Amino acid sequence: MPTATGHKTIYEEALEAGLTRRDFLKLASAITLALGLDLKEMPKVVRAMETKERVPVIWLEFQSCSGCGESFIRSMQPRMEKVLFDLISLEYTELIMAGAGSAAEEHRKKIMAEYPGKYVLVVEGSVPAPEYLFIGGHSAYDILRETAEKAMAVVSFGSCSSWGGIPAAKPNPTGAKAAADLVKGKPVIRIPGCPPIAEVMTNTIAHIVIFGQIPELDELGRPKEFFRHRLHDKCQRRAYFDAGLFAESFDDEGARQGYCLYKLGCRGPTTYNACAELRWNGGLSWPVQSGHPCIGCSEPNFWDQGPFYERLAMIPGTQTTVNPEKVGAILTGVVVAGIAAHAAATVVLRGRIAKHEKAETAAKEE
Ligand code: FSX
Ligand code: SF4
Ligand code: F3S
Repeated sequence: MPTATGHKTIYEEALEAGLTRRDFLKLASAITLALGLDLKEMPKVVRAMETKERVPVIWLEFQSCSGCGESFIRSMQPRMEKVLFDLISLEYTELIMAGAGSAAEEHRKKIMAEYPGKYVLVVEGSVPAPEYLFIGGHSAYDILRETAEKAMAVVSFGSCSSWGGIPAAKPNPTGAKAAADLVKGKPVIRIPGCPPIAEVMTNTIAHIVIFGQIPELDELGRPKEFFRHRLHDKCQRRAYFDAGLFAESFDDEGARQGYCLYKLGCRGPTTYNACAELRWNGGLSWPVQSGHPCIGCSEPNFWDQGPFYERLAMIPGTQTTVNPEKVGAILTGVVVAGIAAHAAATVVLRGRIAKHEKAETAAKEE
């Protein structure tokens, strides 16, 4: 049965696209699991898909490297094509749409007029001062304002859109700003990362479509489910950190043994993201697993927090020049701080590391 607005339901569209009832139920179970629900909740998901219509999405791209869109089209759980064809109707996206020029701009306006308050606006990239970027004769600023005005919700996909990212890094020559900071009076979901994890996006979209509301957000506007842990708290190298075993260079024995990368500049202790849990490329790996320190790409102003390959602080445990008694006392403090999984822990850890640096310098001078 069509929806109240006369549009086909997600189920009807799926049948029309050639899916059987069995295919449809398989899709519903995949979405149920991707949403983190128990399979006994699946009837709710089926019901939603049988009664709701696909959500139109307008995807704007401003100052970006297109890495965010490239990441999105590689989602594996749920697979991007399922989201794309069965849950949403991606009406405008410069990266993969066939249309161009005024026809594409007219289509964006048509969707805004036909679905006021019902479409989701995804923004990729930061927004420069009005004189720097024009699309179809209009500034990025105006396009964002106009398209956000009638959206149901805005998703800032990527660190550029969420915090300003690389274009806003010092000296920020174009006056770039986070799209999330420019949108007013709308729910804004930040999904930071440079690039962000595709599955966080597909899950967020599935949540909006199935439940008709945005997922629970943390105090910075990020989906809580994916940004509640520091990478350090879920890292498979963590046991080495706690034991004080660190790679000292990218090609030493410690690196070959898979030791902690803190001394090579790892930002895992101060970075909130789901890389260690979801991993990348369908769960294959993530930077730290493959031997590269986290550079904190999902954190505000990450590009200005460099240099990336220098440790944030000395970590005790492998130092031979310091008083072992002092090291033991400091190590306990650092480890206790490292175990706590909330924002305050980061502050505590930074403080203790600073304290340790002072103690170490004093010990060296003794
Ligand atoms: Fe920024 Fe996204 Fe980094 Fe790139 O578009 S978050 S530069 S991965 O592509 O905006
Ligand atoms: Fe993992 Fe980095 Fe923490 Fe070491 S510092 S345990 S490599 S997140
Ligand atoms: Fe980015 Fe660090 Fe994950 S650099 S991709 S947040 S491991």
